[in-house]
Parts: sequence; structure tokens; C-alpha cells
Amino acid sequence: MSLQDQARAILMVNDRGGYTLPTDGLYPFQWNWDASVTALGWMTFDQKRAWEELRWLFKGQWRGGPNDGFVAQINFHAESDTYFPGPDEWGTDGAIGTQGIGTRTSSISQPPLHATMVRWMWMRACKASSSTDEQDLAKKEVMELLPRLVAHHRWWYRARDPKNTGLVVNIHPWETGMDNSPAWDEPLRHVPETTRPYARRDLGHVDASMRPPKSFYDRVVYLMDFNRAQGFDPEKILRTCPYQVNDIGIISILQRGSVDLIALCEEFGLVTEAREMAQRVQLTRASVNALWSPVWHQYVSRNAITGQLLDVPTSAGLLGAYAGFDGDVGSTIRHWLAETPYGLPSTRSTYVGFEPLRYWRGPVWQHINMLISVGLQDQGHNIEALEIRRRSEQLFSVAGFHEYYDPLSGKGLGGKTFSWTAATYLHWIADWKKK
Ligand code: 9WN
Repeated sequence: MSLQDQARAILMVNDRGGYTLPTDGLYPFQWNWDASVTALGWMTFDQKRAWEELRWLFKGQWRGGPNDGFVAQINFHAESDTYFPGPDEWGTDGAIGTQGIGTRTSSISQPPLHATMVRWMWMRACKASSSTDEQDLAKKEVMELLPRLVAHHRWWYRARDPKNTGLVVNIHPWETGMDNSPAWDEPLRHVPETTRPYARRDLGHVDASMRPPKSFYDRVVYLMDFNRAQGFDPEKILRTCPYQVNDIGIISILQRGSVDLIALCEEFGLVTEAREMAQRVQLTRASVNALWSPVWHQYVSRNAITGQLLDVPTSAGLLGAYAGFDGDVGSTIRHWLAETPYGLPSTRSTYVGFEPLRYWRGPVWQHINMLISVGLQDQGHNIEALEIRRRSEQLFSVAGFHEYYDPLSGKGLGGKTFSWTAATYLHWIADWKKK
């Protein structure tokens, strides 16, 4: 079977009729930023199914109250006992904003990739190779999605940057999608470990050497319960939460998302919304310089409580070109590429906290490499952009579609038959090879 057929088969096996599991067992629900990347993959061979993915994601969007527009990290569309923390752990049932929405959800969000992915889907639908029916469908779907995307971006700006600093805050490492990155080690030290009992499920699916340790789980469970105890009220949370971080990953993805949202709003006649987003984009572009690390020559995150830079070189800080920020990450990326053979690791291999097997502390994640590569190409760094893609292609063909990969040996790690990895291949590599 060709790689393309294998990748399509993975999406079909993980399909639950409208939404796609990241992988069966380990992640039995619909995840937020996975859904957007996965939709890109569906778009290459079943456009109708691709739009459904986002419809299902936005079923879980909260409406009204201080969290109007919020899109959760997890939508619990169906029951499953193979994952912790499942729907009963978050305490969101009946929370303000959840009345009448189509699914149970968690209480934190994830990097808002949607507007960018919707724009890329829209661009594909506009190609001559799409049928008239596909083009009509895309128009209808984008028109329905746009107000929801605007509401979601407004939520980020309103709830997570109420003082208009230009740099949104996140309140939980899971919100960054890069859960146990060494960049969160320092801020997590200020978070108490929970004392209540809970049972992890991830270690039944994946070897413990590739997953976060107990001390991490004790703290993320504490933060999950803390959020619930504040009634999910963003104001209360920002007053008292012991973990508040300006994550350069979320900030870059939100920025690029807003740029793409402006383009879509302009194309579809939402002039006021486009203007509103443009103001936010300008503010962030001016503020993000505060997150430049002279040590690592790239962007890094910041502890929003103490104001200290979290001076850790992670791949999130290489998304500057993708976001359209001024700092030039091209030469830094050349160094990274010289240090590891299989693409960009999630943490730079020369950093003391680098761990090649453990989740976000070193392994290569293919969708991040795609975003970085696309961003580099947008800014004319073609050599580095194409080199990242070449190495990704090599990884896919040698190791298949894993959750993540060892950047030193190229071995596939974590969950197998992984949806967003397969989707990244379909959108970014298989399609380009056809040209
Ligand atoms: C917590 C689904 C998700 C991804 C994240 C990845 C991992 C969950 C976990 O899996 O996180 O959200 O239980 O480890 O870190 O980026 O969205 O694939």
C-alpha cells in the first residue's frame, strides 16, 4: 500500500462519523488542534468529511457568559474509559456557556489553529480541481464558521489578555498542546501537587519513558481542579491561578490565525470584524519583541506572574516566521538542522533538558515542522523550508505515522496510526509530490 493510502486508511480507521480520534485507545475523544490539522488531511480526498470535522469541533463552543466563544481542548462526543481525565473530571456540566451546546467538554483550550486551517481548506476548495459542488459547500461552510472563529479569537483576547498587553496568557500546560515542554518546568514548580487520588490511563497504552512523570500529572490535575473551583471565571482565574504563562506557541498560532481570519473576513464581507482583528495583530506584533531570547536567537515563553523569560529553546519559538513576527529565526533553524538528523526536535538538542524520547521534551512532531516550514517559505527561507519537508518525508517513509519521533534515531514513538501525523503527510507531502 502506498504511503498516501496508508495515511488515508488511518483517518478512516480513526473516524467516528463526523469527528476523528487522534488515535484509538490513548485518545478516545475529539481534540481541538488535532481536529483542525486532521481536517486538512480529509480535505485532500473527501472535502465533505473535512468540513464535518470542524462542524463537530464547534458543536462544543461555549455560548454566552464570560467564556462566550471558548473552544475546549477536548470534546467528549461519546463515552470512553480509556483516558484520564475523562468528562466527569472537569466539572463543566451546567457551567455558564455550556447550556444547549452539542457535547460535554473539558475546561481549558488549545492553540487556535482553526482560522489558518480553514483558510487553507478554503484555498484548496477554490482550486480548479475542486468540483462546483465542493466549491459551493466550502462557501457555505466558511460563512457558517466565520462568526464562530471570530468569537473564538475574541475569547482569547478578552479572557486571556484583558489588559490588552498583546500577549495572551495560558493557565494550564495542556492548553499549550506541548504539555511537558521543559519551558513549563519553572512555572510548574509554583503549582502544588494534588493530594487527591486519580488513576492515569496513558501508561496502559504507551511506555512510561515516553510520557510525562507523576509529578507533572499531580500538578496538572491540581490546575484542572483549581479552574473548576473558580467556576471557570476568567477574571478570578487570572487573579489567583498559580500558573500563568505567555506561551510563544499559542501567541504565534493565534497571531497567524488572526491574520488568516482577517483575510477571510475581508473576502466574505465582515469588515468590522476584520478591522477589530487587525488592531489585535498590530498590538501583538509590537509586544512580542519582549519574548526574544538573545541567548538562543529565537522567541521563547515568559512566566506571566513573575515577568521572567522562560529561556528554553523549543520549536514553538521557531514559529516566528509563520506568525509574521519581525525576529529572524532562519539562521537559528539552520543550526538546529545541523544538530539533529531527522527534522526539528521539540526542544533543541543542545539544551540541558533535552530528552529525545519523552513527548514534548525532544521528539519531532510533524505538524509543528509543517507550520515552521510553511512559515519559512512565506518569508523566503526556501532552503530551510524544503530541507525540513525533505526530512519529514524521510521520517514518514521510514517510520510511518506515529504520534512523535526520536530526532536522533528516527524511530516512531508514542501512539501509533496517528491522525494528525497522517493528515500532515497528506496535505504537506503527498500532495506536493503529485505536482
Ligand atoms: C492532553 C491529542 C493530544 C494533543 C496534545 C498532546 C496530547 C493530551 C495528553 O495529546 O495531549 O491534551 O493526554 O497527553 O500533547 O498536543 O492535542 O493528540
